[in-house]
Amino acid sequence: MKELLLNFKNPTIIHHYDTDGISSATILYDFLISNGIEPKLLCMKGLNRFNIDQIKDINEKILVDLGTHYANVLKDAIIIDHHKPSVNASNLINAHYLNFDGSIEISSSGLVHFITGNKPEIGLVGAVGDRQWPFIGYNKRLLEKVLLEKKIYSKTDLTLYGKFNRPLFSMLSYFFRDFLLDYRQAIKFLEDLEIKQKDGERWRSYSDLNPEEKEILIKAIIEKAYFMDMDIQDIYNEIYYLNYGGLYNYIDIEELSTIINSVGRQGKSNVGIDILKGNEKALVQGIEISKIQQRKLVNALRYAEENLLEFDKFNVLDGRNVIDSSIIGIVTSMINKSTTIGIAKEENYLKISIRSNTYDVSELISKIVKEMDAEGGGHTRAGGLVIEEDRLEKFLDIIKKLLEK
Ligand SMILES: [Mn+2]
Repeated sequence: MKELLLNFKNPTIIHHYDTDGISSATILYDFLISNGIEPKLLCMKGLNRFNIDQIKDINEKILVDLGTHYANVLKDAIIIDHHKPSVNASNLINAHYLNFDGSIEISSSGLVHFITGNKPEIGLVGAVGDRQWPFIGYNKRLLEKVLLEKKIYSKTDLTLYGKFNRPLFSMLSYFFRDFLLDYRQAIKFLEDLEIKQKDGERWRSYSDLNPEEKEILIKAIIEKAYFMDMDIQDIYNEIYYLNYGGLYNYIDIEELSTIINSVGRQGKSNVGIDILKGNEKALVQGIEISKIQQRKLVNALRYAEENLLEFDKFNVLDGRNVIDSSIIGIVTSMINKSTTIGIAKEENYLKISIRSNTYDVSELISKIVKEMDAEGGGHTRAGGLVIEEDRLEKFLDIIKKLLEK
């Protein structure tokens, strides 16, 4: 399979804009460069009938983390992907055809490592980005390998984002919705625990706390999560630290994954690739960009709180022209209580996100796809589809009919 990639002269790597897509692109890019091939890079939010024409004419395409369903349309491309295939094609290298379960045990970046033998630790960053948790099957083998090679070490700790580089109240705000909407509550929470939040002018982060302070904080966070009916495993769990070197030394791969995801969603995937190549300046830039992303998220959540349309069996968040399509899925997840439909506008189509605790979303989506010839897919609790804007009303009618049955 490796040889297939080395036959290219001037390839373009086309990759998805999330952590797994950027991780896959990094492993592949580095592999080609070290074999004397200089690829171009193209990042995409997704591939569908509305944008497939944009890439049809590109020569020597290698698609990573997207394209499985277009393998027969893009016959000249090599496609490396882990999404469940609906077609069989000789140009498609899909995890499921290699006897891996691509939905739980290997991501695209793991697969690119499998093919090239390059950068196993980045293969795990992609798996974390795709929430393939806990590591099983191939991901577990990867983990054992990088633990042995001392590229990663593990420890049980808080899982929250911002342990290294964010003030304590920010770290808490990223996790608890009430704190996100009003950060003063997070400051008060810390005051009540009598944890010193500032060192002179500088805000302290979790990594600045001494062991006793950490213990007090962890206990309080777990208690709060318990009362909010959140999963404790999401908060306190095995953490994997990547040996990054330089100023940051070791960085939590979950945290790294969040930063990479943010830069990708802000249209700065090149920064993400540089971060994964070990460029410390890019990492500093990535941390700044992820702060912007976080602010966008707060604004979107406030909008959602005030503008949610409530129907009998479901809610609709119409985020057209307000909420960025890159975060509509996250926002819809965060506000969902039973079933929520999030809507955002892409260039020339709509992106719809569906989250539900009461219906099987993948089943729901396949019914919609059949009924109105739309395009989409998903899992039990989350999924999405794309449709033309002028068919929104029809879509909502169908949803209503299906959910009220
Ligand atoms: Mn993926």
